[in-house]
Amino acid sequence: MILEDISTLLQKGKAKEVKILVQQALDEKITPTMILNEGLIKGMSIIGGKFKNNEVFVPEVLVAARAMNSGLEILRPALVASGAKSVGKAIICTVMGDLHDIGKNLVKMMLEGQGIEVIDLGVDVDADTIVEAVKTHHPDLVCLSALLTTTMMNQKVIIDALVKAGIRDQVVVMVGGAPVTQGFANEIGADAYTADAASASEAALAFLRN
Ligand code: B1M
Repeated sequence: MILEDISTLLQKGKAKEVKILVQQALDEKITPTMILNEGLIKGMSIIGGKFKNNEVFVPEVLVAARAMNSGLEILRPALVASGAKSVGKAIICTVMGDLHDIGKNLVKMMLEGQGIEVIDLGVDVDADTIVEAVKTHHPDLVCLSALLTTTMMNQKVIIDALVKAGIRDQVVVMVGGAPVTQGFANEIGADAYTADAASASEAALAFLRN
C-alpha cells in the first residue's frame, strides 16, 4: 500500500521517492491527514524509536528527516486546504553564546514529525528575542538547547526573562542538550528535561494532549 511505501522510503531517507509518492497519494484522493499520519509521521516515529534504542544513528535520522520535509513540502498546501490543524506550536532555538545546532535541528525535526508547528529562531538566541517571539507567535512550547557548560545557564536567563515579562505561565519550557540534566532543569524552573530528540517530541506531545 502506498502509505506503507511512504513510511518505508522515508525511513530509508529517499527524499525524491517520498515526494513522488506523496503527490501520487494526493492524486489518488487519499486525504492529506491520512498521508501525514499513516505515511510520514508513522515513518518518522519508527526512526525516532530506533534512534532512541541506538539501532540507527544521527546520519540516518538526518536523511529521514530530510525525506520527511520533502514529503511535507508537497503535503503542506493540501493540509492547509483541508483545514487540518497542527497539534500545537513550538519555538525552538540554541541559547545565546552557543552555535551548536545539530541536536536542536534533530529536536525540531522530531517535533515536526509529531505534527507540531515549529518556529526555529536559530542559534545564539538571546532572552529578549525569545520574549518577543512568545508575544508574537503565542507558542505552546519554548524549547531551549544548550551544548556548552558555559551556555546552559542561559536557559535560566531566558526563563527568568519570561517570568519578568509576565508570560512564563503561557508556555511550557523544555530544555535539553548534552550538559543539561533533570536536576539542572528543576533548579532553573524548566517544565521538562529530555535527554534526546525522540523523548523531547514524546514529552511535547504529552504536554499538548493535557
Ligand atoms: Co563543540 N563542543 N565547541 N562544536 N562540539 C562540544 C559540545 C564539546 C563537548 C566537545 C568537547 O570538548 N568534548 C565541548 C563542550 C565542553 C563543555 O562545555 N563542557 C565543545 C566546545 C568546547 C566547543 C567550542 C568552545 C570549541 C572552541 O571553539 N574552542 C566551540 C564553541 C562554539 C560556540 O558554540 N560558541 C565549539 C564549536 C563546535 C563546532 C562549530 C565545530 C561544531 C558545531 C557544529 C554545529 O552544531 N553546526 C561542534 C561540535 C560538532 C561539537 C560536538 C563534537 C558534537 C555536538 C553534536 O552536534 N552532537 C560536541 C562533542 C559531543 O557532544 N560529543 C562538541 C550530535 C548531536 C545530535 O547531539 O547536540 O547533544 P546533541 O543533541 C542531542 C541531545 O543533547 C538532545 O537531543 C539531541 C539528539 O538526541 N538535545 C535536546 C539537544 N538539544 C535538546 C533540546 C531539548 C531536548 C533534547 O529540549 C528542548
